[in-house]
Amino acid sequence: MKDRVQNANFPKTEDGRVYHLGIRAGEVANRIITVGSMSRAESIGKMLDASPKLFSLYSERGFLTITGCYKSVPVSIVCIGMGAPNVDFFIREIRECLSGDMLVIRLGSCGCLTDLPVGSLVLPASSVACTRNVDFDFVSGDPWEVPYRLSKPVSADPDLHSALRDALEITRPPSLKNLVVSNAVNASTDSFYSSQGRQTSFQDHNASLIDHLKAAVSGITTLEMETFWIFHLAASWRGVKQSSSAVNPPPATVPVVPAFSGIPSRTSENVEVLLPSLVGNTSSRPVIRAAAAQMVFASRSSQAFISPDQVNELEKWSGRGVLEALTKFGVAPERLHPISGSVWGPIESSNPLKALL
Ligand code: R1P
Repeated sequence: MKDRVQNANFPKTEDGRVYHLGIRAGEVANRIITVGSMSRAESIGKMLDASPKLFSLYSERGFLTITGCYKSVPVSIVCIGMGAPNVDFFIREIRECLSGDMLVIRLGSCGCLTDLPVGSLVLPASSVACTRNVDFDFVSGDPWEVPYRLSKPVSADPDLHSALRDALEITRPPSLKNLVVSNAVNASTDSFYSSQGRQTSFQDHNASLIDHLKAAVSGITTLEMETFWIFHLAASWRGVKQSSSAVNPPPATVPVVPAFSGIPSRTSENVEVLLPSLVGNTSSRPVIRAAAAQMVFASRSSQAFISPDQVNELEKWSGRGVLEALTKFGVAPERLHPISGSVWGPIESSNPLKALL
């Protein structure tokens, strides 16, 4: 840590930089692609306009933010690494740096539970969380607990989901025949190994986990590690300022409740849509909209794994498709972060950052 940080509740440097992503207001755009790997972020960054010059920041904690314009529309690419905790840093710290709406599309890799070939693109309309139950006795087995828990589903933003599906078809290179499956169901896990049913030297009690998932979640297609938490935070955010009751919650309720046991039955009929369409919503309250495109790298049915050449062509196509979807998605000017003082705005001599670009 190089800089002095203030405020233990939401740590920032004196000049307003958030603690883990290292950025501050004006360095991240309302439209954001999030990816898991640096090389994916950098290759999508190469598709951005030559002007304004790209803003790029590698944080001490391993996040990368690239901000520029695509066809003159400001956009950011944020590499967050892997897993739910990094999603939490990403969504909350960017939300703190941004005025107006936040549009997030995750472009990630996934494993596929159906017979779709590697190289397919899956767009989840909803996602569940599948997590390891740490109360289960993994050494001896446990008659009282289940080893894995399944959450209720949470939905993608339906408009952004549709925009993404359409953009991927429009940007598809004629030579690529890869399948695109929309309206799918995803499960995000808290481990690549145990809660995705992989067999290792650990006693994970997960040999039948994938069969359980297929039986419990109708339409389940993909497994990965971030989408549920992006959708969940997007759907949970109400855009209200923190109240004193949030800082000092009343002590009447128990802060941690025993988690429910068992894998509930979910069908496509009872998948909840938590985010209604916001088209025509004239409210000035900003929103977070989220969607995802998942590249099938691993087939869990055939055990096939994608080749480097396939990854290159798939990332090129899907990266451009996500950029098109985000930048064509209409956002009213009053719902955008101010241009003034931003890295995509005109150079201001008073802004030392811009002077460096
Ligand atoms: C595991 O290998 C990682 O790959 C998938 C998983 O969600 C997890 O983050 O996504 P990314 O390719 O986007 O990292």
